[in-house]
Amino acid sequence: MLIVHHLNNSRSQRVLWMLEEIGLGYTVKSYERRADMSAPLELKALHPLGKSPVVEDLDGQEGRVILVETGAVCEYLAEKVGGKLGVPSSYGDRIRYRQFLHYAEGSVMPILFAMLVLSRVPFLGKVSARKARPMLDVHLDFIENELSYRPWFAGNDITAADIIMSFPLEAANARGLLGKNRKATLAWLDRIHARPAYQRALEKGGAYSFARPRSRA
Ligand SMILES: N[C@@H](CCC(=O)N[C@@H](CS)C(=O)NCC(=O)O)C(=O)O
Repeated sequence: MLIVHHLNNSRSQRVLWMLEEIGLGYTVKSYERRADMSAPLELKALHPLGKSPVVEDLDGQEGRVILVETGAVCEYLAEKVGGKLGVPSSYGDRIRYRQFLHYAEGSVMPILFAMLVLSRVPFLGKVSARKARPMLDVHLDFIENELSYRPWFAGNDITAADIIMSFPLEAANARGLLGKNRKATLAWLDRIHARPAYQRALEKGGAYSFARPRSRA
């Protein structure tokens, strides 16, 4: 049995989407954010980081597996189903797949998170957050350029690289940071949102306010 410890409105939505795409059965255990947006202490009892996603696999190769970090979780799940949505076979796709699998949480999310935290600091917070905007724009322009060459992050087929890139791009879009002119990125967002597996994952996960269709900024 595979259990996804899922926090509402969070990065763990991606794990549900991944599971729906690869057709692996799972159970969702839902947790609600506290008023300050932090995860409830129950998650801390499950894993020392106290964050989500946490995936618990009672049928791992050597017994129970408890795993954090979305990229690692996606790779683990892909391996479990013989590589579906995992490492592509062609060389160029494989390089891009690995790059974007690390890039989402390694480069894009830290800036978005810093901007969010800064914007909540009284008085000078919003001004400081705006100062980080050019740093984010470098990434959003890079992404836009990549997506203007191919429909999915690795190549012609959807992979776990698209799944992991969904959260930073949905978050940027929902906060009006993506703008209207990054057409390839907006088209990619429309493509992911139209997928039946994405829609099923939304139904399973409950509240997820980042799945907005288009940037209105
Ligand atoms: N890089 C980690 C980030 C995990 C993470 O920070 N999760 C957030 C949800 S968006 C969380 O649990 N926040 C609640 C908290 O930090 O208390 C991943 O992708 O799995």
